[in-house]
Amino acid sequence: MCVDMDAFFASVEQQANPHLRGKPIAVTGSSARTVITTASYEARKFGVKTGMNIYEAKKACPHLILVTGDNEKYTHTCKELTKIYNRFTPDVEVYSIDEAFLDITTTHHLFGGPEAIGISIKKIIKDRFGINCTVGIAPNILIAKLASDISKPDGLRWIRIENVEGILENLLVKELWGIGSKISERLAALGIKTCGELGRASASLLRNRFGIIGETLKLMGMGICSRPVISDEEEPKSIGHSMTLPKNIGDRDEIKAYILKLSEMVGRRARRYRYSGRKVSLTLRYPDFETFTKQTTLSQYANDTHIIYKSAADILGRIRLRDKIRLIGVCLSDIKTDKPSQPSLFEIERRRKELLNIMDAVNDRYGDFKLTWASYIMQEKDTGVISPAWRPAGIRLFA
Ligand code: TTP
Ligand code: MG
Repeated sequence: MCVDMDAFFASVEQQANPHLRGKPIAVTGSSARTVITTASYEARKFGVKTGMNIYEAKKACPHLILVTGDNEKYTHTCKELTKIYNRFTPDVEVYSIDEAFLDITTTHHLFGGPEAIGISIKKIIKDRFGINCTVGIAPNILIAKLASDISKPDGLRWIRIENVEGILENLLVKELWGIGSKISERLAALGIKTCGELGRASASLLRNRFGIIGETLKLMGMGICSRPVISDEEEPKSIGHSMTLPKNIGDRDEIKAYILKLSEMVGRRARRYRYSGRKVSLTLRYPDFETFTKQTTLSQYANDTHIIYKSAADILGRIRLRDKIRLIGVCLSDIKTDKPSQPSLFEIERRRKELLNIMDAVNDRYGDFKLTWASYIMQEKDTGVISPAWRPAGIRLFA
């Protein structure tokens, strides 16, 4: 089952302020160069879309009401929603801030079947938060996501296994979760436009053109997907944070200040959950959205902010930047759980561990970044847009 809130940020704002209900509103970020993060369905009728700048949005809908987003409200709602899903199954994957996958295979009979669960969830959310959501039910998450996408807003749709083929036959490939515009263009060049055509395409042709994902693409065209619901209790494979910068930056020292901030977020999260990792990766996105990730292997497992930072900054040092940077991500992977270890023999290492423990304790008590590294010099505080990789627990699970 896939549950996705309708116009999430806008719906939350309309609930918080009754004057906004039933009106065309758009939620923006807090920085100067902000864009529309979402628009209420009343505003969508006028063509207001996610990603538009304020000028374009006002042009499409002159009486549009703009509301500055408040991430705390959305993350709080998300955590509360997760508790609701957990009443129906322990296997809940919070995939993004407003979207979750529920594996109800072994629990649906306890609640009167899949549809009954969908109806209950919609009602509980409406009663509790006043917001609508759309529920998709299917044999796997690829089709459940599709069922939700095509039933928005305020929908509920169950696609049974025998109907999958018929629904996919004339559906454009880009409608499928995970097939972006780049892949769909490359498929179009091969004469493949619909999922039906993709499912019938030759596996060797797809493998030749797309490498190992070729086979997966064919299966997707057939509506087959074996990706399980990865519930947040499971061991993480990596811990990462990324942020869209308030403005594009080209200055390396400024980029490094953000890398330090992200390394501290990753390190602190890893220390809190007692994980260490042996690989550090840096992700950068240019303004034209080209994104790349480079990785380095540490000599030993670590969760120290400065080790993470130094490795990520070293990666940056080896990259020749062709443009300014729009988004930065830092990730610690190849993770293992820390065993209580002997204190280090070296005084300097012991002191360093103590220092990190104290910093974490202060920040846990008084809030993030209350005690921080001097070199962390951010011009604007907390203007990053919530990335799609956001998790309530801050731990990113790779599919
Ligand atoms: P979505 O589920 O993609 O959109 P939505 O809930 O607003 O609308 P829909 O009814 O079509 O599901 O995203 C969830 C929230 O995430 C959205 O309300 C705002 C935020 N968001 C961003 O901040 N930036 C983005 O680029 C996108 C797509 C969403
Ligand atoms: Mg949504």
